[in-house]
Amino acid sequence: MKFQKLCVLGLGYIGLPTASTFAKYGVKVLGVDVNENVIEILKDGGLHIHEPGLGEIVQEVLESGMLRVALRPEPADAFIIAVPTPFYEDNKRADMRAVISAAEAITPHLQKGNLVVLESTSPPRTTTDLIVPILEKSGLKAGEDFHLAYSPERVLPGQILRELIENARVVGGITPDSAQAGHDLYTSFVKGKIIKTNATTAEMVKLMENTTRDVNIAIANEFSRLADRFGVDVWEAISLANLHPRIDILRPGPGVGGHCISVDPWFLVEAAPDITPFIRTAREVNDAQPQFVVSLVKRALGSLKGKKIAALGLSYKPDVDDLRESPAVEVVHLLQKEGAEVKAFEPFAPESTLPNMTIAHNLEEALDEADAVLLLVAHSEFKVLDASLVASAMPGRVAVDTVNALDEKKWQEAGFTLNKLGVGG
Ligand code: SAJ
Repeated sequence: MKFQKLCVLGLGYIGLPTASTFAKYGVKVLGVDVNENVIEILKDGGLHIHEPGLGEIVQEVLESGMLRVALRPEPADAFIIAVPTPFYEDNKRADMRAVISAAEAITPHLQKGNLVVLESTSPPRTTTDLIVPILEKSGLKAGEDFHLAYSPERVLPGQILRELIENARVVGGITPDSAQAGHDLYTSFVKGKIIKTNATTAEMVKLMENTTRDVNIAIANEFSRLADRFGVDVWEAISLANLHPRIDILRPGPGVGGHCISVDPWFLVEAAPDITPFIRTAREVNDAQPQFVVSLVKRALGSLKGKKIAALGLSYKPDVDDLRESPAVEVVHLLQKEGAEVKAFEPFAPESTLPNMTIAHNLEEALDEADAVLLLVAHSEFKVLDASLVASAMPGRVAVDTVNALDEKKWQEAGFTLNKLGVGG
């Protein structure tokens, strides 16, 4: 099948790179976003998200006219839905409102022979049980009059443009012909393998990938607690265990964040709570890790009341500016609840404003008057922090490292007591 005109709904971290890459590879694309601000910024030649290389390609395809942006969809050969699926914090269920309204926006424009692809991470059976009925309100029959598929995005923030092209892509159709149509669409630019399957399998694949990562991090975090109790260095123990050819233990840390791995496992638990105790427990273990970090800081300082703490790093992982679901933010809030006075410094987002948090604009400001320095994210620049400079900038001599990034010898030489997560005394 040939697709000349494509409509991409949702111009966020996935939709905009996807729309621009299709446009660059010769498909005429209309990018749609319900947020007027986003459309204005793009029309003015700006960019509302940060992703290396994205600005250049967006500008190129907007100038060539291969990409246009608008608030509403138009008739096209194919439609891709790439809107966010966050979750409700209180009941941990997927918030499908954006997916539903995107599908509803497509319905009036749907024509015979069209293809619709859902890319948003969704609970199993979303494509067949939620999307089909909405699109069939057009009077057309899914799988007969139009094709429908689910294809998960699997790109790593920071490397989206390269991974979009190079990664293997799974396309699950509600019929084999729908899978074939999806396959044909993505051949426009995907160089990795494109594997055809059914829609629910494709939904599960994505959720299984991120859930596997979550439970693997949960076991590493539990190992850090065991090591702490039994006077073992978890980092050493993990590196020794990983010498085994079939063992690959991940890294413990202050918890699991980001909008994918800390969220997606809940979509499986929500869909089948009676048969997912393990996935749920892993989520709970990771969610409890910030509290474990707080107990370490408390032990290191004797008590937290009135103590001044410099918290280094707020993002959900190293060298990114994304604070969504970040365990570092959670640690700071918990410390404050216990009476500590925290100044946080995030070098990738020094101007962030977060509720109930004092943000330092630079390292010196964070360290000034601090009783303890707490490392929460292994940003490259923190890994090479000069311990003696830190010592001269703060009165306290307590350091807590939750990510195993600080060199013990150097910090001890500078006069610090260095407390590492997962290292029992
Ligand atoms: N983390 C640890 N220990 C580790 C590895 C990670 O504590 O050993 C923590 C990180 O600090 C972070 C969280 O886990 O807080 C998640 O980070 P990540 O690098 O594992 O994943 P993301 O969320 O940046 O991207 C993931 C990727 N999925 C997988 O690697 C299976 C990416 O391919 C997906 O596209 C993305 O989720 C997504 O959109 O689902």
